[in-house]
Amino acid sequence: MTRRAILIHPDPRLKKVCDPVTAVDDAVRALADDMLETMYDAPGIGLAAPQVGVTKRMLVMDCVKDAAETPRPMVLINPEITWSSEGLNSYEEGCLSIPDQYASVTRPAEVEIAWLGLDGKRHSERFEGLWATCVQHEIDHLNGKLFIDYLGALKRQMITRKMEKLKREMART
Ligand code: GNR
Ligand code: NI
Repeated sequence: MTRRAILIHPDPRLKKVCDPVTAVDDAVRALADDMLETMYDAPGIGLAAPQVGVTKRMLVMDCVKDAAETPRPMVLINPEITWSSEGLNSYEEGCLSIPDQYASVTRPAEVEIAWLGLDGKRHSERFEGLWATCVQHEIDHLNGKLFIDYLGALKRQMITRKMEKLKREMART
């Protein structure tokens, strides 16, 4: 297991529509392993492949926040939203590719997701609460979309400028 570097916005790889995974092979299993390690290490509750520079349709998540509870690491390959609730939910979102910036985003409160597991089998599950927010945030990443794309142009530009500055500073040290 290797921790991989997380790309910081703005980066062209975070804006791409990612390609479907064609086979669950050793490379995909190794990527899933690395993504989970990178997510837990960050720490974060989700991570999409493009955030580590791999523009494939794959994400990991674990929204069990309480350290006393059993972790639930999930790997979703080629995930699809098969149903969204009418009811909406707003959540103060953050993103590992946009460090220290938070904003309220409104999304369907519940979603049903179908995906391919590391076992090579189709799975389907309904998510609610933080899990629903997280899985929609991650699937957005696979379509080149970031949570700041839901904000007004002014707010988005302010955050983008901060990130450009942060990246310049990171490059100097
Ligand atoms: O760690 C994360 N926390 C989070 C909080 C609210 C809404 C979404 C998220 S996902 C984020 C990790 C991340 O950037 N995944 O792409
Ligand atoms: Ni994110």
